[in-house]
Amino acid sequence: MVKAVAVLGSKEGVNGTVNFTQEGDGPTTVSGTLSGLQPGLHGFHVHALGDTTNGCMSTGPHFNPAGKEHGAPEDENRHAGDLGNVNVGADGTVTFTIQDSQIPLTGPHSIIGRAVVVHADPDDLGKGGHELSKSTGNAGGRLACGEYLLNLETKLLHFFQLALL
Ligand SMILES: [Cu+2]
Ligand SMILES: [Zn+2]
Repeated sequence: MVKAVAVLGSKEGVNGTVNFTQEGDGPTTVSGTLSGLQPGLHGFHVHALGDTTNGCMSTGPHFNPAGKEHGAPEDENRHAGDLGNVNVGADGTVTFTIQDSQIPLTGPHSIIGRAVVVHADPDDLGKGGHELSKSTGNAGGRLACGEYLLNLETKLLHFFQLALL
């Protein structure tokens, strides 16, 4: 079992923790809680770079090792990092669990060291007809992001980064 965690934060008060686990070559389970968001759908992606020196903007595009177009998690033609949306409740929080086979924690396409980003707006899953639909799902500004960190059984989490917008 490989485990990783991303701690997300922004000066707008968006906070959360997202845990990732993968057993062998199986799918990765993503479970987390986010708070301080507007109710409704928010795009939720793995971006290519675990670099938050310029806040969320320096995390680059969606993680896309196969060179595909943006899409929904269940689409054949999708970025590996396309995890769809999280649906935030009226209290501004959401707790979710996602299983996905394109975001491994080991191997050449590992997401360790990349970034997870929660967006201001819904991800249209590539179907919105907007000029950005096929690249970003037109999901708006990057609200909160954090680096993944490998958290093996034997090691405690020793570092986390809160990224400011
Ligand atoms: Cu994104
Ligand atoms: Zn995408």
